[in-house]
Amino acid sequence: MGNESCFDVVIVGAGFSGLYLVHRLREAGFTARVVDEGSDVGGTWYWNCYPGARVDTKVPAYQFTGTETWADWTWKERFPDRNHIMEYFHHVGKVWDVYPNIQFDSRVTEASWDDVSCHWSISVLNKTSSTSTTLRAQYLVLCTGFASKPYIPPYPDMDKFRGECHHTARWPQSGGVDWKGKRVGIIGTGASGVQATQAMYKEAAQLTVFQRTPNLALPMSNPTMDGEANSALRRDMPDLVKTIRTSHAGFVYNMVPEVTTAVSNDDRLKTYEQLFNSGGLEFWLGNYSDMLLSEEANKLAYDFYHERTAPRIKDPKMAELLLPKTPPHPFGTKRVSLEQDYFEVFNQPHVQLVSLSEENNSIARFVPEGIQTTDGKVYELDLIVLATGFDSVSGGITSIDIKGTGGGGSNIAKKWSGGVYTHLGISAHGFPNMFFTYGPQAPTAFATGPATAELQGDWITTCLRHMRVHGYNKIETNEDAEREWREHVLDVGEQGLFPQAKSWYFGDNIPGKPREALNYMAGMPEYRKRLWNCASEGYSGYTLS
Ligand code: N01
Repeated sequence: MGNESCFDVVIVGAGFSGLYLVHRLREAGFTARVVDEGSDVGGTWYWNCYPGARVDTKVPAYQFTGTETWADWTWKERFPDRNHIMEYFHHVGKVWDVYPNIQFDSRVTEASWDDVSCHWSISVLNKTSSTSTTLRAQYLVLCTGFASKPYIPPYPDMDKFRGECHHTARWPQSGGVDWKGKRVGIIGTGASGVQATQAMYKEAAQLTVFQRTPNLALPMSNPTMDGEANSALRRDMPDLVKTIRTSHAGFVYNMVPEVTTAVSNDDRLKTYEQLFNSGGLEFWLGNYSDMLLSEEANKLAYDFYHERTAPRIKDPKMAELLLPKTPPHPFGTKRVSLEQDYFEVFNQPHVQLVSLSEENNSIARFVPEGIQTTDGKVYELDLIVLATGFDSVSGGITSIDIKGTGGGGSNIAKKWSGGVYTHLGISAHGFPNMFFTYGPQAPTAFATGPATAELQGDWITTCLRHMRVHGYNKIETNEDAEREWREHVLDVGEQGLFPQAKSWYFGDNIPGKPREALNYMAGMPEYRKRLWNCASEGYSGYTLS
């Protein structure tokens, strides 16, 4: 152990939540230290520097709402790419002057609660010097996000592959990966796989995409944003901010209030047309209010989508693999991606699709020359891209050895091994003075990062102020409160069509992870109401001492 430093709050992660929280806490007079394993701000955007990485939330929903953050900021495109988002993070970091509070290249490996001194001891491993130091803090806040623990399937013999292999979320920061003229294999067709495919196919000598589940991706229309567009945006921001703060998911739109079957065919097709042509996620998250609840409504939407999209794929057999007439899951129950020329990629002679399925054909092993599937075929490759996702939503928290009072299990991973228990998706019994943001049982994957960061960051800051004003040292979630919240989250999660899909929303992508709704799917307004009700009731569901 090295030297110790003591803060009011230690925050893990310098993404949207971590930056917002340190800014707010400092304003409120708390001392705070942010610790991040990366060498820069940005959180998930720091790590995900794979080719083609780009946000699929339309400007202006993917930004903070405070005037000081947008008054002097200029967006270049409607859907900014990863490098421009990093520039945005740098801009915000400077405006809020938070860099002096951040410790980079440092991984929090362990945290333990001392019930006598009411403090957390936090072990931090400096990745450059390989030395460990201990930070002490009255409060610990995990701003680790929903996608910070990459998932790599345990394929046999991965080390035998002679070429290069990278997970999209651990892509070399040097940018030194060369795919030009190489035989590239991409495993996974989620948002990362779709984007990497689009970015790499033109220059690769051969591209092989290993698909287990088709991505029913919607078209992204991404015009550049000039000075005039940015001036108009700034002019409209005050109104847009109001919408962002009251909408279901932190966007500037909501679902259409009517149900699909209550409108005439003509009206429905007109609405579909308009949503589809908007060039964003509107056809998914701005569709009729029953689209994700009723099979009939869902099928009507899918049929429209299919009719519009499948003709872009020339070979009917390929079209059926990429976009089956009967969808593999109800449309939108797995994360819908945005694409630019994804479906045309598969019209190219040097691109092949390997359709995997758990029953018939899967990846058997890596071999020195590439990948072998269980049907015996070997795909020769120079570069393998693992676009295989994350131990999503809870994995960032459970990957740290966090030891609480023992009342909730010896550490947080053990406590949640049979299912997640939290109060309001922000704290857990047995872990006093600890909060987490953009994690399990909060809107998280069903709301934008900045909107959630602001809501949860404001709530945590207000709570800590309350503690200080009333002279409390310790706040702990009650067991019955987290049982109730869990039941409520699971009830909401069972409604509608989402449970019909195998997806990371339910932990299905990680072998052995309990199947359950990991996100609170009732929307931001309901979540906001419940959080602030708890505060106005003097922090109901908590014991303050
Ligand atoms: O990860 P994913 P992601 N054998 O889990 C496949 C955000 N994000 O990194 O669907 C073969 O979605 C898996 O197959 P299946 C966004 O919220 C945003 O792409 O499980 N294949 C799937 O195709 C997103 O949803 C942006 O059958 C295997 C893929 O790997 C979330 O992060 C960009 C496999 C994993 O897809 C995660 O996206 C990027 C196996 N053993 C990410 N295991 C933007 O804003 C997994 N797969 C644009």
